[in-house]
Amino acid sequence: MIQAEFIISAVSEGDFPHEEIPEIVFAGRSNVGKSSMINRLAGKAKLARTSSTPGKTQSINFYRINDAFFFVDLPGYGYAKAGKFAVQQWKRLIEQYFNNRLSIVLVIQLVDSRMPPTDLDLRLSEWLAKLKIPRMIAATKSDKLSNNQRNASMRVLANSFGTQSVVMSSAETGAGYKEIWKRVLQETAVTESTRE
Ligand SMILES: Nc1nc2c(ncn2[C@@H]2O[C@H](COP(=O)(O)OP(=O)(O)OP(=O)(O)O)[C@@H](O)[C@H]2O)c(=O)[nH]1
Ligand SMILES: [Mg+2]
Repeated sequence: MIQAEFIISAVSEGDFPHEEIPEIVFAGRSNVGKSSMINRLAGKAKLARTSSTPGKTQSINFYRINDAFFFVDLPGYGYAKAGKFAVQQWKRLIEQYFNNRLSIVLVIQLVDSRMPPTDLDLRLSEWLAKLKIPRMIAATKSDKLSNNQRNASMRVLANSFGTQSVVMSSAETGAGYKEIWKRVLQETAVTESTRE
């Protein structure tokens, strides 16, 4: 059994937990399946709130897993109905987060397996590379693709992001989750931060 506990829904820097344990971050477009992935990994269907309407998660939600590390659910980007103000707020909060949290050990960047990466996906990827934060790409909703489509999608994503570290995943079937857990455990076993 995995122990998972909601800690806080942070709307600004001041809300971030003081505890310094490794953090695994889930980032990606709105509606891509970040909260669903956290629920599936934790084995708790209702830990993080999910919705078919994009823009469900607006704050940064921290969950403590097995008393050992945090899962951090970021609000999604690229939400069509988000106004200028919301986009600004999002940017500010995300920057505060990445600039302050030195215990981030891994960012799981979620992209939709059914389409090529968006500009914002690629920008996030470049930014994470600059910050020297380890990252893995998880292509979500792979249950909606045929085997052939999955293979094609893998190639497009590996090419676009310039990495072989792409895993096809489904929160519905659990495909890819063994590999994701393996990486999570690998990264959280390291206590030293890899960031300068
Ligand atoms: N078929 C399928 N549906 C999925 C999968 N993952 C998520 N979904 C669905 O996609 C929708 C969005 O999922 P969320 O987990 O709320 O997405 P999110 O990335 O947290 O979205 P925001 O909080 O708005 O940023 C929900 O209706 C989920 O049920 C998947 O692997 N397969
Ligand atoms: Mg969410």
